[in-house]
Amino acid sequence: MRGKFITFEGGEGSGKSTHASMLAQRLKALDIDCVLTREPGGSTGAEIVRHIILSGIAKPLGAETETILFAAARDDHVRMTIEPALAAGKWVISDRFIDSTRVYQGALGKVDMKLIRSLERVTVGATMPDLTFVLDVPTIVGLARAKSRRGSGAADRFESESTEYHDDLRRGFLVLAEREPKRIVVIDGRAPRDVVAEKIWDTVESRLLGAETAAP
Ligand code: T5A
Repeated sequence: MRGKFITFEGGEGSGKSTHASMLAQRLKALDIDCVLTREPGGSTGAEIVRHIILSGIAKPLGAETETILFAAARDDHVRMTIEPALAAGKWVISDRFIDSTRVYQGALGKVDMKLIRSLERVTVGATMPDLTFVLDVPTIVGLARAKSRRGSGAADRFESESTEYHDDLRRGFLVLAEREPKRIVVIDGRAPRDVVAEKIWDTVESRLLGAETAAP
């Protein structure tokens, strides 16, 4: 049986990496084989593109070029990591995926949604997430968490944008969730880690594990 595909989305420091990893551990404890991955990155070619984008050297080339770079990374990630794992019956958990492009490059970068959707068709095709969590935290909380985790290291290309930019990001993810309630579930990320993890687990159980065990 084909595996399930779950993605985590949201602003900087909202807890995506933390909860993607906690969910993977919980699934593994149930003997569910699962692959934990991330975007940009998640395959050899995509990790090279990640370095180029997050260093900021592609920023002067404009938002369209950055969008194409994210798409190139995604294409490699889907073909080399995600699709083979799903086909082998493994679950895949990705820290960011298509909704990040829709919000960062589309809603905020003002890249034409027609271009974004065309690139999705080419790179993602039918490999759409079964379930997406948007972790929602106020900007001030997310940036403080990202900063404390980063320590004295430099902020990346997107983390160093203004507070208004991060407020718009937050709104952008909430708008996507309103449009696709069957796929996207918004989780209040302000709560303590274990509380957030429990809400995520309840959703996975009822939407994905429940569906499997209920099948004849
Ligand atoms: N991007 C990406 C695009 O523009 N377009 C795209 O198509 C894609 C795919 C990626 C950047 O690329 C952009 C978006 C991003 O700007 P990244 O380095 O991968 O950059 O960074 P982020 O994805 O933003 O991830 P962060 O690491 O900043 O944030 P996370 O993963 O949301 O947060 P996490 O889990 O590392 O947590 C941060 C800190 O908070 C603590 C954690 O322990 C950690 O210290 N924490 C909590 N503390 C208290 N209570 C809780 N509930 C907590 N949850 C976590």
